[in-house]
Amino acid sequence: MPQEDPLRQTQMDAFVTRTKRPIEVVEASKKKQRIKEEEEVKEEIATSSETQTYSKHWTYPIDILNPSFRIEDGLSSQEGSNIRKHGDLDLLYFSPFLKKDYAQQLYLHLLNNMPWYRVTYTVGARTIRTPRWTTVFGLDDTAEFEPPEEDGTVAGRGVRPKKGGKLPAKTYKNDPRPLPLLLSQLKKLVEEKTGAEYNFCLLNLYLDGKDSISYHSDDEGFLGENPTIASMSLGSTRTFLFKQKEKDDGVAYAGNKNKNKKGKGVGKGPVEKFQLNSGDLIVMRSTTQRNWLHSIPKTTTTVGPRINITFRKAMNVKGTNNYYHFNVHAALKDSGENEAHRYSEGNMVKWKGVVDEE
Ligand SMILES: O=C(O)CCC(=O)C(=O)O
Repeated sequence: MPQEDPLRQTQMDAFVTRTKRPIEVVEASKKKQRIKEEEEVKEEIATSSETQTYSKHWTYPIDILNPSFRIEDGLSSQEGSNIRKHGDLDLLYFSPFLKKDYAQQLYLHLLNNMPWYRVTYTVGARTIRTPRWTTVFGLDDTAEFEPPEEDGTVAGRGVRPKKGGKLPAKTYKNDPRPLPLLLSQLKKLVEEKTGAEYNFCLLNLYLDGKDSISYHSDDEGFLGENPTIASMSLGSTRTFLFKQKEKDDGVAYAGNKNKNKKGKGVGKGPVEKFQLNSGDLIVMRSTTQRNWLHSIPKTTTTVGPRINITFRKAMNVKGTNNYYHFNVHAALKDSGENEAHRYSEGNMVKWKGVVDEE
């Protein structure tokens, strides 16, 4: 049996320590760099406070800071690639849609200025805590926001039916929120480039690799027959998966009421994988929602925050009620969990009652 050489063992230990350290060091320094950049943006905002403007509405829990940059200037010259696979996966992929530095500015702006919610709701006996932060703005196609007051604010104003008349009481379970300036500018840009119209922006914030969205499809009746959904990625890169729904005699369970809504029993079909980078826009079109599920899985790799914005068109009141319930208002009764939060150095803190030190 070979003798153990203590000197060699010490050298080996040192080698192992040395080869292990760089990953930790790199990750720590990446985190430090991220926090430094976030602080710089905050400082910039603070020093330019005299020129700051806000989007204000009585339904907002906070005034939402308008950006100091023009989002139209951030458009990349990259055209979208058409991706058609397996007969019924139909995508248009802009990689990227926004130039890198604009994507970063937009990401930090949204991270620091949106009211974020961690929604908890019950389905029968099950309590579900949404594994990500969400927020939503918009109104379905049957109604419109009343025009703003002359001073530019829309305080006190509500919504009215597009076809005239009055909205029956309690049509909307929660008051719809108009898009803040930044999102309405971004929506216009996305509409121009994708040739579709949208009336909702749903935002997801994945704080780290533990945050996720499980397999689902956006195929609710209130989105219409073959909805176009444009999905923008900002911040850290995450894996985006598509999985084909189980088919019965070659036909997907359209409407997918029970069997494959959550991806159960659909393990055999093909999977398509994308690494979505900051500034990318992936547009899901035509038969995609009817035949495919999509998800952002959890990851054990260290990743920083990522924001996703989906642009959608809800056709009726059901869409508005669904989106506000599941992205803003749902919370366990009396839990106080449905309070707006903001991002602060890697953590989420309540907007209300938190004051920055002078
Ligand atoms: O974060 C993403 O890229 C996907 C979001 C999504 O699937 C959804 O909001 O329905």
